[in-house]
Amino acid sequence: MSGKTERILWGRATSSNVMKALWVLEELGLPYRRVDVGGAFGKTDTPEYRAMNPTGLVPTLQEGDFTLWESNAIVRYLARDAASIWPADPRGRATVDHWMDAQQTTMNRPMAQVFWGLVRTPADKRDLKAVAAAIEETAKAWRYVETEVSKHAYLAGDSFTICDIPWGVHAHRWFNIDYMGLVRPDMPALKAWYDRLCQRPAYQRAVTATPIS
Ligand SMILES: N[C@@H](CCC(=O)N[C@@H](CS)C(=O)NCC(=O)O)C(=O)O
Repeated sequence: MSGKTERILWGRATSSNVMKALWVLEELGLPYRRVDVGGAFGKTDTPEYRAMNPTGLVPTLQEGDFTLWESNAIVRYLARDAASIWPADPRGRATVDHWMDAQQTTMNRPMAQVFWGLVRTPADKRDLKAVAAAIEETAKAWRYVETEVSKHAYLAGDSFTICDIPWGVHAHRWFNIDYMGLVRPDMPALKAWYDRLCQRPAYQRAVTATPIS
């Protein structure tokens, strides 16, 4: 990227997918400007926004005339040269990569059901039975992580890598949502990993400082 090209992250800070991009930007100390769009801010159905991101979702990363959407792809792009958080050797890189894909394919859908069912649905409309089933399904995915982080401090090994990002964003919700009395399985290694993430200033700035809403 040329020194003069501004890096813009389009997306409201309350979005889990925007948080992923924010976290890696903060982790690497990369300069950026964030613009509030999506949710109550709207502005994602304009022709200009759709030209950057035809899905009309957030986040979108813009660097001059280069634009990128899909949060995990944005994280990979921003971390492409940061071997400290994305190993350069093929197997190390692939291990990190598959955990990022697994977040999207195993955890994202049921976790969204938990989040929407408890946080975004008014109290009188909540379907706690459906949420309980979603908690169970989400827990299945969290158990994959529980197994890994009981062997080493972070998901892909002894040090933090970018695959901690997509799972870590949702861990904050998993541990802090008001469950309305529903039971969430205990996973001590997962909690210890979450507590470790909470020590990271970039995580605090990108994730925990923003109210869950
Ligand atoms: N697969 C996409 C999903 C993006 C997505 O679903 N974003 C949500 C927020 S987390 C969104 O744009 N919702 C509508 C809105 O905020 O206006 C990604 O990972 O970036």
